[in-house]
Amino acid sequence: MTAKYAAALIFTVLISGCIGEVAVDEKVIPVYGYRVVAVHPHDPGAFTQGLAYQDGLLYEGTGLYGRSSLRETVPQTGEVVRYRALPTHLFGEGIVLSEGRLVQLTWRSGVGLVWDPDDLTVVATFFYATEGWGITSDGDRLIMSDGTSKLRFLDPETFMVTGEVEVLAGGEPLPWLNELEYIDGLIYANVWKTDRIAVISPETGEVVAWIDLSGLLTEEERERADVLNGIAHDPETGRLFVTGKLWPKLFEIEVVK
Ligand SMILES: [Ca+2]
Repeated sequence: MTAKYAAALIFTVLISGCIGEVAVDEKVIPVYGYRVVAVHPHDPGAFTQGLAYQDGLLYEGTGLYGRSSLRETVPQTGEVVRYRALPTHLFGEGIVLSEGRLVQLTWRSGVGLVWDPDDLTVVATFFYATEGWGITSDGDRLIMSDGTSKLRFLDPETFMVTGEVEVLAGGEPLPWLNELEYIDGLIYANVWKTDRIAVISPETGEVVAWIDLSGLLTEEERERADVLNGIAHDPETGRLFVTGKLWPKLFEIEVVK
């Protein structure tokens, strides 16, 4: 190999490497930050598993055996307006407002509860084959997580599974999908044991962005609290409410891109 040929070969390799890096960089998932708009009190005894907003009120589903509940609260004050305890053998999970009803999952019982929001009584139950973690709605379908990387779509009337999508971050399955919220065509998902929300395309399952919510609680507050979990969206104002299991605070945030 002549020196000239070797130099040309190295040059070619370098150029190829650069082109390769550019292609990889284009696939990097953006990480968004946040700005705290308001801080509200939150019951530090609420093991938050589901959060949903409607007409000025927050609906919260909590977990743990013997401590699971469905509650209606005032976000600004944390006041619990109405409270219903779940039977002690049920571990409450995600909730969603759908078709004029409140739907609540349970963790390992395979049973979902359908509540009448007017008097908070259980009017129906349904069954599913997986664990129940988070649930939200795109207006036509319910979207459910079960702790794996899969999201399932359910008929909102019959609760039958109509489809599923595997969530991928950079081509790799993303497990531990937890509380969910559907916002403007995308699924926002807490990822268990992390301070991140994955923003997911319902069509492809691809994570299109991350929201890094680390730093919401002080170190002292973190010691007494469990993980970030709970996203609720007010479609009229665009407000985003987030909290966590046993968190003393509910945050109103704005995502900063
Ligand atoms: Ca939610």
